[in-house]
Amino acid sequence: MSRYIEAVWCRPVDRLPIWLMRQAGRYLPEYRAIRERHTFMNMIQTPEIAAEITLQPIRRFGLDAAILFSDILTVASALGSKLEFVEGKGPVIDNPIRTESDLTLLSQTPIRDSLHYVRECIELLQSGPLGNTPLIGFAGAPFTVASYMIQGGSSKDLTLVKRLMLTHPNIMADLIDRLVLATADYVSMQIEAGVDGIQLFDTWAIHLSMPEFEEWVMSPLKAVLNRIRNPRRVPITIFTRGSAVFWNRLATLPVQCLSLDWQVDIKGVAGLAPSHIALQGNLDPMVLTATPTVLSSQVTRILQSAGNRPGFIFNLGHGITPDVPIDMVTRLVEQVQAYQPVYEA
Ligand code: 1CP
Repeated sequence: MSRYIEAVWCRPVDRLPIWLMRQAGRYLPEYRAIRERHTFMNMIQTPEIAAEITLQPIRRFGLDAAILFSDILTVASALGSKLEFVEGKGPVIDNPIRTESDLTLLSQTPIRDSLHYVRECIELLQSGPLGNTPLIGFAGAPFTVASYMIQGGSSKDLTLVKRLMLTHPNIMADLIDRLVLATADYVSMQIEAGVDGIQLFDTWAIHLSMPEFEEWVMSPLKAVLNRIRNPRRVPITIFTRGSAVFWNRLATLPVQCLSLDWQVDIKGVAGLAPSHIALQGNLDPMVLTATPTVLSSQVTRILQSAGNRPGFIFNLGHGITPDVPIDMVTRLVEQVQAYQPVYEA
């Protein structure tokens, strides 16, 4: 068994596992070399390219888990969003959902047909090149994917999403219901294709009040988790921004692990979280752009706060940024992989 899998089930490990959100990406020259020749959509839709990019950070750093190279917005595109990734701007959707009639135009094609290339990429990776490194599959949670489908792209404050939620909750609910079905089918397909773990991303939960969080994050997540077909009991992790406010609600979901953002006091959560829930996190990705001394002391703080708890996986508190120097990542991985937890008798 890999250390990632042992830790996610809260079993002891000889040294801590580490992987990084967005570990494949623009900070890697070998990623940029491929990116120069392809559009982002082309990269995620070509199984051989997506598999190669998945492997890049594993080869370079010896991380303890690989994450499938794809994006949470593949599901939006499968449902009919006209999605493009624009250099310097991120995802842009040409036909945002704003009215009931926008909803009627959405596609009914089963996810397993539209996203067959994801299945093919997983099968390719699991046919040998990953060796013993576990493969994490993922999906965006309904609220976060809905946010992009409504907003039409990235947004600092989700103004249009919140307005729709408040003035036309029926449209929001219809979209979320469709996304619950699509997300559960998508995750089930990834499990069937052979992933070893799943991570659900609900990044933009941070914009919600507690009652809104219950309605638009907790309920849909419960519905997704209920519908996922998971005969192999593949462990499931949930990441949200805003975990300082929401982590104890998320800990009541039938998931194995909470991925904490960088704002959370990890020591506090490690002391309070139920012992059957693993924790993952939570270095501020900005620290990777500071000095080696700052990095080392911040990593030590996290290791001392949570490293001796059965069920801890080191990660960032959000995705790695394109400006991170590679040697800082090497230092981070070396320091974490040298850490041998001491468990209380
Ligand atoms: O131009 C480029 O090269 C594309 C940059 C890029 C990359 C490398 C995007 C566009 N997506 C990805 C990969 C990606 N996205 C992965 C791959 C696996 C990995 O290495 O981790 C994953 C898991 C994601 C997930 C994702 N995409 C999230 C959830 C996690 C998070 O960071 O909050 C979100 C919100 C997205 C949307 C998205 N796709 C791409 C960008 C730049 C964004 C974020 C835009 C925004 O901030 O609104």
